[in-house]
Amino acid sequence: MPSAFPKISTIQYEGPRSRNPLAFKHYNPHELVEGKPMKDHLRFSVVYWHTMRGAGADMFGWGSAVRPWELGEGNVEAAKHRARCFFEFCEKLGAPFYAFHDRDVAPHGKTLKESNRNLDAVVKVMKEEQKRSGVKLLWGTAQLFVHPRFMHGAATSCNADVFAYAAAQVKKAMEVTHQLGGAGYVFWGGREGYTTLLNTELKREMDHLGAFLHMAADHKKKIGFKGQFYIEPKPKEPTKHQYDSDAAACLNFLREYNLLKDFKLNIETNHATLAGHTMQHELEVAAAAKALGSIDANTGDLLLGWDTDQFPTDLYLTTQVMLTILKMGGFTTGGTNFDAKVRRESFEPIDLFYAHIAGMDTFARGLKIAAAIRKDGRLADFVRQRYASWDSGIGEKIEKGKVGFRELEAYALKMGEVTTNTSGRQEFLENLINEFI
Ligand code: XUL
Ligand code: CO
Repeated sequence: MPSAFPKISTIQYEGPRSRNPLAFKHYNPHELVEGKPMKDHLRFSVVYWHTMRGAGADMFGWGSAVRPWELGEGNVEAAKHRARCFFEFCEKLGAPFYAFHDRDVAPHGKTLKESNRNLDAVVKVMKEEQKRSGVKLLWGTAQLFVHPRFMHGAATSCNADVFAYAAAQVKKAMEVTHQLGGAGYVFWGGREGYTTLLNTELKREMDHLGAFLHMAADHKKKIGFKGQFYIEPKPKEPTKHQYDSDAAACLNFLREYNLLKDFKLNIETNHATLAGHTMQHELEVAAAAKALGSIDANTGDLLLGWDTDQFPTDLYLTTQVMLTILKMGGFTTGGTNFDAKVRRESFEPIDLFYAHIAGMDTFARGLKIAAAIRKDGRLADFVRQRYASWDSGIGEKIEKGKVGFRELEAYALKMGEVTTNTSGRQEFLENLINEFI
């Protein structure tokens, strides 16, 4: 088999003193953190779309990426070859998982039947490659946003034929995900929203989305697929407003349409930024509903204001993420999926390695820092102390539902004035975190 990365051998852990850019300084897969190997905490995943299909184009310029293994667009043999190159990449990187859209691994056909045939041919190679390399599928998904037929959305299109087409495509994508032993399946509503309310029946479109997801959950049972379903929130882009705006909107939607038992959330950093939230806010909202399933690890650029999908290299960000992930007891089916692309200017194949190594090392450090903060205990002690008034006395009675307004009025009248508030100590806490970074 010809090699796509002939000059690169498997990336090794060399420790923090290493100056080798093609080595991990912090990600040491078998090192134990809180009694569990790093690789099981982090469950790193490489995305097919950016890594193999991202050409570096933007709205002002053509693709800039040099990809010597490319044999061309639109043909199945080239797609099979590309899939083999992808697995070579994951294997050399030491990433245990990957994620893909149906149409980024195999070319669009002229008909749905032909597209399905193309997909089957490439999935066969992916299955072989999974077996050969040991790399597993974190999740699969259907690409329901590139083709012009999805101009008005897919499940929320104004056109019922488009809904039917999308259903058929998702059915197939779920089936191949199942065939590949996927740990999950993601629904990201690429164009499930609107660009103007002048032409939009919002309630009807949301009802359709609810019905679509119920059909997917039914089909999941029918084929015996045990993987986890996720919704990936994003507020906008390419639509002006996407129905799956943020974690809270998704949870409300799932509750309203009685789908909470079937779905968890896949939270992406750059989408949180676009929604005007921090990543940790989105994670905490999802975790509070016991619906934090997986993360799309990337970051945006606060000055650019669109979904730049950069590799996460900010230690504060990864520390915050890992604090929440550790607090919820870690991933089960989910993982740390790099939905991230190299910059247009980072056009050489080796940049794909540098970028993923940077993301993996930054997350490994975030994990170690978060574990150290937890072991130290001062942050948790502070928070525990802050809420101590709820552990006994009137607070305990309120939490246990033993008192109502009448009892609380009697309590407050007797108290006269609140004299028990304590400082929030934000600056003290920020400095405390800095001790560990
Ligand atoms: C787009 C995005 C998607 C999903 C999968 O912003 O994040 O790539 O992760 O469809
Ligand atoms: Co994503």
